[in-house]
Amino acid sequence: MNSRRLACGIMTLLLGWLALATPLRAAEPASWNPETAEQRDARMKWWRDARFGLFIHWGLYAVPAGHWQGKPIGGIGEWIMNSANIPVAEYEPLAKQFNPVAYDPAGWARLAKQAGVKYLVITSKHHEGFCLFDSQATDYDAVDATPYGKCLLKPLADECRKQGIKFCVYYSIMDWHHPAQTRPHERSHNPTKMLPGRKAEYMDYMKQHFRELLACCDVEVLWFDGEWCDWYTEEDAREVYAYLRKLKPQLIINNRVGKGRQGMEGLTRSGDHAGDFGTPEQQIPATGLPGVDWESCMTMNDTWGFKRDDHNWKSSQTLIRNLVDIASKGGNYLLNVGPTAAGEIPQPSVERLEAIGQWMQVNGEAIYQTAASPFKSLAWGRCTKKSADGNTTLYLHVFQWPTDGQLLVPGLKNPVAKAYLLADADQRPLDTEAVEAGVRVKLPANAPDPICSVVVLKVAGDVEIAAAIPAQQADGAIQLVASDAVCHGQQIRYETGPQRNCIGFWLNPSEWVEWKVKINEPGEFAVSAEVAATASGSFQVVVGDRTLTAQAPLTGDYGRFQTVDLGRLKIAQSGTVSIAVRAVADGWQPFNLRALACVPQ
Ligand code: H79
Repeated sequence: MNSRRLACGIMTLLLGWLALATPLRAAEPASWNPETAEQRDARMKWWRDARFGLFIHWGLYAVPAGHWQGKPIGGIGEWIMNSANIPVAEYEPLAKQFNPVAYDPAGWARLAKQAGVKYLVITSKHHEGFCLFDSQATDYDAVDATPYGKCLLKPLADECRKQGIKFCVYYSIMDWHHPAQTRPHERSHNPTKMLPGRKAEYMDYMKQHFRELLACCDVEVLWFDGEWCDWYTEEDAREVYAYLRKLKPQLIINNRVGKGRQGMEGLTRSGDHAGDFGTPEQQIPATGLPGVDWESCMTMNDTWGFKRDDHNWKSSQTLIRNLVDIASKGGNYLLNVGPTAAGEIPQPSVERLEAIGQWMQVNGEAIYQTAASPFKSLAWGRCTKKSADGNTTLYLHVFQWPTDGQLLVPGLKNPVAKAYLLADADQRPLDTEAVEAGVRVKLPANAPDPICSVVVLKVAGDVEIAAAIPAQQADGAIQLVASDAVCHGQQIRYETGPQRNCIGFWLNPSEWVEWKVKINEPGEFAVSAEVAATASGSFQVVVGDRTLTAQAPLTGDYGRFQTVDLGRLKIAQSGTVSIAVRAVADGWQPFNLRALACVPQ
């Protein structure tokens, strides 16, 4: 990549971050959605409470299952028409081989229920254009084109309703089969081009599908995808959004109805973009996002649609911890299965759903209807929270069970009314102790669950968490880490995730970070910082009236950190001292700051 492109990439990244840091607030009335904040909250309630949904990718691509003309085809299974560059005329006949005689909608709904999902989203039409429901607008559907000859969605919708699971559908705006759209060039179907003068016809085609889907299945979420074609505009999105909400006012619609999605990160860019929730794909945001509804959709192996050679299954541990991680950040987990052309959910997926279900049976209370963690980060796991009647319940999800039997809840100031293991039906109280660093909970020697055990902590009032105040070490050194810092500003904040664990989003030079530290041995210190930067800006370390100015090193990537010596600084006073890091506004370039160390001289 040349430096210009690199700079361009960095710019995009930065703009992405900027946008991420300025999410749409629920309270702002959007031009595409005139409802009040209260109406919106009421409409979104079941979805926010649900926290866990099942995604189903099912279509003609399950027939080739990742193979074409005797060769394995790379990439995700449902993209095989594009990846193997199959012409429409050769792909279409797959419908004749799609005969899911083993399809058991009651069994699927039962499995979903057992897994603990509250909603199910199934592909009604993926990019390939094949409809799983009976459409009067095309014969390219399960009823007219397959030997099976029946609607695949209605029976599932009915079974879901019986089981109390909300039935929702995925719908691809891009369509590789519809005659109004063509391929961009002969090597690809993606992204489609619209044939001149045929857009209105396709918009009508989609609207007919929406009417049919709502009539046959009364869907609760319309989950759009394939919105990135250049012929589809934000104006179209508003039309579709308004049309759907008019058909069903309580309908929930994802942000891929519009053009506001930021790549696979999936959250909605700032600005007036249609859509009710963000859709990170195959990833979990580094932190929660106050006031933003989002749902991470993820696969269990490396494909959405069935591929017979994909055996790269994530462990149940990973899936359960993903669910917990997402809930602790205030999001939903939409976990995918890809049934075979015969209508079977692959056994490894069934086993994983059952394992999650067993965990949810015991711990569901710590997932459903919870809000994001009030803690920035917890060394041993995650936290979710519920508030009721002015009191708070904290669910401590312990991934790493402490070997010394003591769980420190860092900074928690509230007195604990009650603590117990969620796995303990008798709710036998656990001893707790208020200590300077927070609350210590005494735990039994063995974890009730090796993947994630939940400790319930009932406290009075809203949680109050003291910023951790680090102290000087025995050798007099001061180690300051990003997770302990107080960020001052709108955008600057602590980031977690791969290659992060740092202060980031430092886009505005008037924003700054501060550590409070307990000094009992004042003196002269050698100061160093762990920094990642792609352009060199200057910054200052400020303690009292002493200032140290330094330049960020060029590390080439916001995730590649280097330790730089900044020079010497005198800390004259003892007691609680503020150590600040400030930007030098002139020529400011954002950088990520992971740690600051002061070693006595
Ligand atoms: O249905 C599953 C996939 O088939 C579909 N979405 C999930 C839920 C999908 N996965 N990957 N892709 C589609 C690839 C699309 C990638 C891109 Fe783009 C489209 C790259 C450029 C245009 C999305 C939009 C990422 C950046 C902009």
